[in-house]
Amino acid sequence: MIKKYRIFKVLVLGLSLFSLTIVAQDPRKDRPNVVYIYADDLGYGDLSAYGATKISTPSVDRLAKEGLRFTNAHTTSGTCTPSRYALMTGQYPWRKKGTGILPGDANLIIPTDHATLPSVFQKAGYKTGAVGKWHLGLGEEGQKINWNVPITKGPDAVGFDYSFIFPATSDRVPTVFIENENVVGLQASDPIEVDYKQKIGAEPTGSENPELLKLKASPNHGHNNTIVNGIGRIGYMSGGKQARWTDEEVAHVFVDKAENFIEQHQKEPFFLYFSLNDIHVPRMPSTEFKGKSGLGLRGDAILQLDWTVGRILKKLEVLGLDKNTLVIFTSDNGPVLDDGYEDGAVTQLNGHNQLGVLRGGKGSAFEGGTRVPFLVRWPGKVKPNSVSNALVCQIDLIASFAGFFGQKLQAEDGVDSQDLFNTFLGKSPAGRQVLIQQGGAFSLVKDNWKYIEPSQGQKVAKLTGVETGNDTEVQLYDLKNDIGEKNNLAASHPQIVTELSALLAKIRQDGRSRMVGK
Ligand code: NG6
Ligand code: CA
Repeated sequence: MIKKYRIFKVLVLGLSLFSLTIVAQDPRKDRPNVVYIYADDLGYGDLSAYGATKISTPSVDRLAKEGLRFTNAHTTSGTCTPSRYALMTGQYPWRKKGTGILPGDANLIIPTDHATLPSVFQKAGYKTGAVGKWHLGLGEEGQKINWNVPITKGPDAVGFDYSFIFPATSDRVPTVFIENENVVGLQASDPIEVDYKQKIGAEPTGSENPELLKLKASPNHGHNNTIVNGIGRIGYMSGGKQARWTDEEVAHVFVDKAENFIEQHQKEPFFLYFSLNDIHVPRMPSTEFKGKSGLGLRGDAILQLDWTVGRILKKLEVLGLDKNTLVIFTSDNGPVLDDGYEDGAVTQLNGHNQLGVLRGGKGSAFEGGTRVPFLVRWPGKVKPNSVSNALVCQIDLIASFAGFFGQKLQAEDGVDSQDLFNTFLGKSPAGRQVLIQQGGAFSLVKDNWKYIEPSQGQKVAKLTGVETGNDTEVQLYDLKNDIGEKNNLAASHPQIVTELSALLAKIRQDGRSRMVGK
């Protein structure tokens, strides 16, 4: 009896020591801060770390030198809103209506009753912040946004504790910043009105007064509604004169806000979603960068983007946070040269190749639409100067971080997201087996085979000159030997075409592609 009691005592002591060590090991201690830097429209060939020779991006390249560079990382889609929707929700955007490129007065499209990337961080005890371009809508569905009162249902409704954003893109009105729920610098005497259908107010527009423009709109692209800061926009706005930003200050303001957020939360784990305006149109970088690249304003915007990344890395260093911060740098879709303004992107290209080895570009079903730069730095955890060829997608970050934090996603959350945390850190070479990519047409990649579904529509987008990937014929490419998607092998590999098109249909029909209960 005494012996039994002793064994019991030893067991209890052992167990409590065990649990004490667990408690003593603050679970957050190994939890790095995460800074996600999201470039806009930056191509696979736009960084020197990815082989660009006509432009140099030393700060972004530092992330490659000190971390992991992916060669086969993707967005889900060839444009901004759907890619960002997928990043935030872990759901393929085409599963939900209304996830295409949004106007500036659109309502929030992210469901507020599901897990989101930032809510996963919140649940893990992080402070979460969104700084930069939003483009995921604001306000209650079906309700016209009133810009002159607090705008509820924005980043705060989907998991961000703090936000400093502009609503859509810089070529869309309203051209104002919103901090948390309020338009910055708004005066009650000069309320903002926005309309995407008809002109409001008496201000000049790009179509009526082109002589007032400092940046000419490209013919037929639109971008000729209300003129703000000498640039014609998509959409009309009136009022809010003092609240409007000037394009040249946007990068500075965003990086200041991002730095403030980091500084304020340096003592607690934080997640910063830092969504840059660069290098989206209108490319109007701060004056110090104008003319510096020799590649026109598009190149100058790349230099500004690189400077921004340098500022963030420096800030982390100065605060002593660089070791315990996981930095991810990537882009929301592939590149485009002429996206609506005559900014020298085409005329001063100077031999630069924004696509690198890829075909297509922004909005395309070819690889250039969704294959983007993707860099991960976490000193001590991610091997410097390493490269991963794993197939990964931004949609996977939600399941990956949930997995890292030991959170179990509900079956209805992150339905297309896969936990690839070890792959994102370079600890495993295994990526996704299958990825659906969305340009105009849909494609599916499996085992380095790429199937592009037949589709109607222009083969080359008339306005941007981007090869869309649209073709009424079925397309099949062997990405291993033909990354530039030059040789359509559909005719000689009918079984693979059948297999991949059936798989695409199945994933669509299933409504989910994440394995539950793994
Ligand atoms: C397109 C715009 C383009 C850009 C894009 C959104 C026209 C003709 N073109 O519709 O200029 O604003 O939308 O870019 O309107 S994205 O990166 O946010 O997806
Ligand atoms: Ca974009």
